Amino acid sequence: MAKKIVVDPITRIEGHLRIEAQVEDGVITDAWSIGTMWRGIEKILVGRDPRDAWYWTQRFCGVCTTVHAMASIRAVEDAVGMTVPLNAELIRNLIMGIQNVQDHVIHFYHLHALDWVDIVSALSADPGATARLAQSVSDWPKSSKTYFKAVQDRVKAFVGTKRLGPFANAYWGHPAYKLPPEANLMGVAHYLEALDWQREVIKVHAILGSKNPHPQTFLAGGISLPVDPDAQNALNADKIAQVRELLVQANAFVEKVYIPYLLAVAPFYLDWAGIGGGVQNYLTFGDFPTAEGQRREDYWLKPGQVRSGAFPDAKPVRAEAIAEYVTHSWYRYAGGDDQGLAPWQGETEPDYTGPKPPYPDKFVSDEDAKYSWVKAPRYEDTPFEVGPLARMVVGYAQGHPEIKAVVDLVLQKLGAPASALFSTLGRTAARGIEALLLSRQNLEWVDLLAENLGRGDTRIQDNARWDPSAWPAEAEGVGFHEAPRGMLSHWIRIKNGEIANYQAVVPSTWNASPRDPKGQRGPYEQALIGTPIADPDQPLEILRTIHSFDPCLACAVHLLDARGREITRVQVL
Ligand code: NFE
Ligand code: MG
Repeated sequence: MAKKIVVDPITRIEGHLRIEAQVEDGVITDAWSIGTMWRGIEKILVGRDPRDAWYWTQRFCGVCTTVHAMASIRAVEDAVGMTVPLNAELIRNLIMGIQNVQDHVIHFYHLHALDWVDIVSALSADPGATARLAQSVSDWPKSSKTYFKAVQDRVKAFVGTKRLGPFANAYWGHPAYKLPPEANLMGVAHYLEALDWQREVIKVHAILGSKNPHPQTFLAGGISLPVDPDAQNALNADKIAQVRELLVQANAFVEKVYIPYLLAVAPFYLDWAGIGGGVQNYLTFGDFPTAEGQRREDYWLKPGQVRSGAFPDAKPVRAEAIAEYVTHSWYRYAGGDDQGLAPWQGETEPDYTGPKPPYPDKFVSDEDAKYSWVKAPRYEDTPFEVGPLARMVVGYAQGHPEIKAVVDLVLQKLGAPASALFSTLGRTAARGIEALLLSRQNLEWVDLLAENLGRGDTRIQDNARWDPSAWPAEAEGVGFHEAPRGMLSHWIRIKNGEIANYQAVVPSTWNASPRDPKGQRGPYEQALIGTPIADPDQPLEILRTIHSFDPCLACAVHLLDARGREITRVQVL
């Protein structure tokens, strides 16, 4: 018999997400992704100075903290025609690169691991056997019996207080947990280690961005960091050496902790290589320029799309093919809700028609055609997944040398075909692979930066078009960035030096989107179809697939109710 279940809120994400799913004979047969929060920035940008937009948009989110600054300055640069000097491109790559690596590690250990790692089972692990397991997969120094015993004692003390802190409220003991106690203990140890590691390595942002979260050195046309090899308080050889040291530390943890652990536990969950694929359309607009004025096609990550899981056929992409729908979202479009609007023409008028909160006994998906605050972006009217998996799939299809080498190695170790990537496990593995590649790439970029400065090039901003008097009376621009969770785009229209319209189409908006006018489900929704549910009262399997996308609903819904009304109340655990 069909039964609907609700998970609300989904925890270990940023923002507020509700999932409703229909379960029949222990399998999900339909699903609805419901963004239950509403906040705002796009509308308050209208009328402001385009060069200030990044400062506001960066506050969309406190997780992918830098990415909305990046996309915003690129949108302005595109609109008014600025060329970014190489030093600034490389500094941006480093700020973004370390953001990505830190974000992926935090996601894996702190937001996703407990869907696979049973803390309670870790309490019964043999620390000696755990040490042998750890040493068999990596030469990471923190792997002695004493070390794992200390971690176990720490967690036991936690449990003894009955205040489980970050480990409270999970489905411990669920039959879908498959790891032996020793692999669970190793995961818990990494969880705690990663908390310290992430705080250290993000100091790159303090050096290159003056702070974290929300670095402050972004600038349309460049980066606002003084460059002077001979000055103490500017970017000089000392600072670059400091950055490099942190990047080495970042890379070591990914190479020796994250990846070996991922490879050690994946074999226990190979059934998840056949679950959670979803729409199987993958989109990226590429990122990480390595030369001044470089074409997007020559960036380290190249733009492309793969459709219907059709390897190895990557096709080019075009910005004009992106449109957002609100047929099933709580907005109205002046010209009718079934049309798609290109972001430059985007509208953000709220139209809440859902049940009055709280609604403990209702399904939002029963109530109304509209059921989410998230819009539905589509590419050529087709739902696409964005994110690390999309980037790795497109790169693999394009024969990107570094991506291909590591993806092939991982597939070979797991004995899995390339099509196994189109799954929940594939999504989680792709994030690890990308973290590894970017943690290596960061070292190349910091060396390129040192080399370029060594050649005497200290240019850091294109200021020929800084003054709005040098701009056309009307201009429009788009800035793309491959944020940790996927392809991000900011769209700006400028009139007489002021913002006339501003729209952000965000990774989690793509992935968390509701249905479109054709009834096509969004990526989360489609990915849940076919997922087994062992116990509808403990839907751990829903968390696995949804978490594999690393949702950020704060980014996905970045609008404002100007009257400050309460629209929904969210229950927090
Ligand atoms: Ni708020 Fe974000 C990233 C952006 S959203 S976390 O990465 O853009 O999906
Ligand atoms: Mg938007």
